Amino acid sequence: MGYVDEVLDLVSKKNADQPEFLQAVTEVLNSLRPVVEANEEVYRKNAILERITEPDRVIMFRVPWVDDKGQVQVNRGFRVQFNNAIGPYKGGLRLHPSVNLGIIKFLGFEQIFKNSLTSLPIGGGKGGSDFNPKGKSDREIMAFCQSFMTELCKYIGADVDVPAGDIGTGAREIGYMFGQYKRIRGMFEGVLTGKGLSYGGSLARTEATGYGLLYITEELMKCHGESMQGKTCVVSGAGNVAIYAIQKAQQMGAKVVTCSDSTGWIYDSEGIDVALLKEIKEVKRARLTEYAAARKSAEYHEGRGVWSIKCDIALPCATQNELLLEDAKTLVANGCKAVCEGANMPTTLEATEYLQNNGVLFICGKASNAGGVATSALEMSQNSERLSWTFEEVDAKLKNIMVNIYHNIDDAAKQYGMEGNYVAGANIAGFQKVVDAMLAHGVC
Ligand code: NDP
Ligand code: 2IT
Repeated sequence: MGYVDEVLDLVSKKNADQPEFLQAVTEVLNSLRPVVEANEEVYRKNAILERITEPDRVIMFRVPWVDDKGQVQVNRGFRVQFNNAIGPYKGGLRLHPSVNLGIIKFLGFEQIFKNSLTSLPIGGGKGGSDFNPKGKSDREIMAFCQSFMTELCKYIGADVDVPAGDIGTGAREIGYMFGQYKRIRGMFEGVLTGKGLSYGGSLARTEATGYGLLYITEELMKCHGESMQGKTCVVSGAGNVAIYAIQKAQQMGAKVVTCSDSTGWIYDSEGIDVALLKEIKEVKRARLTEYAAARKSAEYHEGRGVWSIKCDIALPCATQNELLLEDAKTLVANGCKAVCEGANMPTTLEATEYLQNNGVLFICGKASNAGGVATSALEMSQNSERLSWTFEEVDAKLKNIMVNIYHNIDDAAKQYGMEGNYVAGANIAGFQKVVDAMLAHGVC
């Protein structure tokens, strides 16, 4: 058995109860085969694949908090510090009832390669809780965030591990967590990113993941003789990534006709009204039914269905495994040219393969959504030098990073004879820098 298969076998046995983690590892290791074959002796001797698939440490803890009725609630908190070969652990905190160790491990594992692709000095980590923020009062959110940070603060720091937002964690939650960290540790430092602008946040961080997704998508189109102008896009999700992806796509002259949340989706033949969507999702924290109620051109449908709409470009921006094989078939049948992932692992392995085999340009999340964490790293730089850069400065750096990521993953794929396979390109380019550092550090 080859080295990759041996390690896949080992990882599957050790983590049989973690399907999302196994899915992420399978995708990465399979696409690394040519690199591993070319360096098999060194990698085997140094157990590179065994080490990169085993987190440095997993922290799990109880999060007790009191709800508005005076009842004590208990959630489970996680922080997986996966790999710090190239910089402090960096990655978001997800608050969603579906969160479990396997999900946090998949996200932390992906983050290693994504963070490496940004070209900035950040390692891979992820955390979160099975806490459900839906329907909670502001006081309950604060109580949860304070309790969560009371435990987490022992393990993080500006040069150790720097969490940020993800599903369910936005500016409000980061604010409460930062306040608690500062209070307990007695330190004002850049321990979190996605902070408010009045206390060390970076301009353009809120927009960064969605904008970055469109910068790389535009470069992809440009390098294939196309532009965003006049293209029809379908987007899933209606959160931070989706909203700013829609906004930037529209600024580039595309028409975005869908968005979705966890209960239903919108088809708006006139193009999504971003201001209305922001009001409903960011301010009122309400359902998409309100969008349809406020806009004549919009239809609301229960359940899932954005991939059934004819489009040139599909941008999944909600959650993992939301674009299935049958959706990929529909997209291909409808003439879709490109799929670029805003979410982490939204496309299943079978759907990815189908898209790639049927001529659809496909960029995986660890490359195409890296703009968020890249701008987090820019926030860390600004915090270190105690300065803040203008929106234009940060945005220009973000665009440059995304364009470079496209060319790096394109070149890596070509170098290994897999031209156009941006999944392999992303995994190879991300992996190489991390492995060089791991080898330099010796056995650790
Ligand atoms: P948000 O919480 O802001 O928004 C998530 C959106 O997806 C919401 O519209 C939510 O619906 C919907 N959603 C979440 N879970 C499900 C589900 N199980 N089924 C259907 N819809 C769902 O999160 P973000 O926009 O920040 O994150 C979206 C994705 O992007 C995630 O995969 C995240 O890991 C990834 N990502 C985020 C980055 C960031 O900077 N924020 C950076 C890189 C990647 P509802 O409105 O009903 O809650
Ligand atoms: O998945 C991701 O890259 C994020 N949620 C952003 C992480 C970060 O540290 O900004």
